[in-house]
Amino acid sequence: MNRIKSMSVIKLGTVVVLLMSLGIVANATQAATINKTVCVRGVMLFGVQFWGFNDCAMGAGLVPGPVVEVGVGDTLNLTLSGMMWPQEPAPYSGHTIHMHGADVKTSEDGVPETGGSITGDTYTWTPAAGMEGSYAYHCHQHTVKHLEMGMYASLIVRPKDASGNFLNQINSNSATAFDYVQNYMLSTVDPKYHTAIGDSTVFADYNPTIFLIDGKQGTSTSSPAITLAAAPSKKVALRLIGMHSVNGTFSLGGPSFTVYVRDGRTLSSPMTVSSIDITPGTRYDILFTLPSTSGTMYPRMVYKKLRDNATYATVYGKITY
Ligand SMILES: [Cu+2]
Repeated sequence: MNRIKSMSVIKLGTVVVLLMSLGIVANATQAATINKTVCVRGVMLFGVQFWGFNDCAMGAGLVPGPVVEVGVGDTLNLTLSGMMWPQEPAPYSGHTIHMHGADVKTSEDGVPETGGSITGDTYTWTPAAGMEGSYAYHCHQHTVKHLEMGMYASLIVRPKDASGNFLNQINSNSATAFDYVQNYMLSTVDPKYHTAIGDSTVFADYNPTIFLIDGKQGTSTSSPAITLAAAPSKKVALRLIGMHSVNGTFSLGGPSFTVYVRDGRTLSSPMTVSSIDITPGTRYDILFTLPSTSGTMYPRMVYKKLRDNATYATVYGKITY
């Protein structure tokens, strides 16, 4: 009898551990509700008119918009406020939020063609265990123009500990622990798309002339788009989020790195590579260890033409350590 009871306890414990590893038990008690509201505002950048999301407290739009982070098991209520926004004339008036890569119901998907409101709405998502990684949210009204206008931002799903705090890891695997993390939002700009409206034939021929990481230009190592002050031997995670509209190849300029998560899903076998092709809409969560002696590293995105993969431009980041 005692043996049977103790076996039952062991089995129950095993089930609880299994459920906790799946994020079901721990997050059932520690789940948070995250309410975030964004607005759409105009902003001039590089001599071009953009529409960017912001947190509604400021005057100008941000490109990319405010970063939204949500823990596994948390419920995100992401609200688009329809107050005072710049917009395109009918039939492409209004805006939406589409959580790119999130598995949500159609009602939360922000796609006008499937019934999404274009006058403001709240979009709800509860990411489950196994969905840690990088996503994006962007407007899905007349996407060919509105995405180009700057209506995109990082959406990050973080693993949590048993107390409900974010872990500084890419996913639930402690091998993905990082000391530093940065979002590399990748995007491109064709100024002609910013003045064209409706069903203009301009939208049939994409010719970008401005190439960005995190909304900044940085086509030389002496003026990088994004910088990080780190330290030797530390682990750096970069979240590569492809909101660009051309081809591209990312590298660290030589050193290898490990991809743990692709498109919000953990790879069954992490990939260690020295470069990776990033197509529009895809995301990669990568990790690498900085050398043990101080130096400088220049992560870079080579933007390439869709037709023949010829190089448009290389945009640099910079990590000092
Ligand atoms: Cu829009």
